[in-house]
Amino acid sequence: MMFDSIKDQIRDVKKIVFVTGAGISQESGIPTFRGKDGLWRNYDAMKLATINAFYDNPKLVWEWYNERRKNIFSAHPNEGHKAIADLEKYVDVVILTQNIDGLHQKAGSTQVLELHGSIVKIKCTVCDFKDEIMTDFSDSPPLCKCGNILRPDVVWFGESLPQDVWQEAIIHANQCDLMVIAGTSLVVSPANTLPIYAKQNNALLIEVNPEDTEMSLEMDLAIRNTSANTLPKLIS
Ligand code: BV8
Ligand code: ZN
Repeated sequence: MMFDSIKDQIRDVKKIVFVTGAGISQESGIPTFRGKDGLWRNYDAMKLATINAFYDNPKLVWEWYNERRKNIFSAHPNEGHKAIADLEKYVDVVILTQNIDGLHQKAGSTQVLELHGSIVKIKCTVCDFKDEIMTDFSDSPPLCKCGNILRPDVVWFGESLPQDVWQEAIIHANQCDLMVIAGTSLVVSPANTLPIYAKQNNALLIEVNPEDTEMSLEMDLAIRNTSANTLPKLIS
């Protein structure tokens, strides 16, 4: 399906769901997980974003999140984030993001589900204490009042997504008539099943990614370009 013909179809949609990943923040200077910039001090991000890595070396993992937090706090939403936020004026838009950087919200989007948590949130490893962390950049995990160490309140590999968030995400994926999948390799589950829910409900699927993904062949249109270049044109 060609770009122009899909633009005609987009005009009639009632609800658009965006599934976004690390790639949509790449043009804001935030490294992706699997791209060439996905390494940190020669560590594989995939190996650091796990509960075992945290318990093996809490200081190292905490430092990784601290450095990402500093980078994220100085980052700005790019044209891709802003185009999605602008769209809210015209149609029902819900964003299901795998990102923990908060840039969709910073761009002005109001319906954002953070499937994998948020870098500004922390929680206790034992009790139910939760908090937001804005400036404390201590280089090792602080202690909770109960005496146990605190951790980033994100979903690590091998951990389940928050059930309420995941159930709501599925509802939105089932209800949309257009799903735009931008900046994600669709490697990570269960987020990578969301396009399947949408397709089962006859939604149009558009992929925005400079590279092929695990589901490119299922898409009605795969736009091989970056999100900051594509989204303003696609949804203007
Ligand atoms: C779960 C939060 C039930 C932290 C993240 C074997 C053993 C154990 C588990 C598994 C296993 N096999 C499968 C699993 C399940 C596992 C999984 O999917 N693993 C993968 C690696 C195979 N999933 C889980 O564990 C999930 N939980 O399933 O619970 C369970 C419980 C126990 C045991 C089994 C199952 C939890 C997954 C959540 C993990 N946490 N992040 C943090 O951020 O620090 S995931 C992490 O990867 C980030 O959130 C990231 O966003 C996400 C996904 O990656 P992408 O966003 O797609 O990023 P990536 O770098 O891959 O791709 C970027 C894309 O952008 C590329 O395609 C690139 O071409 C493109 N791009 C680049 N530049 C641009 C661009 N696109 C547009 N514009 C650009 N400028
Ligand atoms: Zn505690």
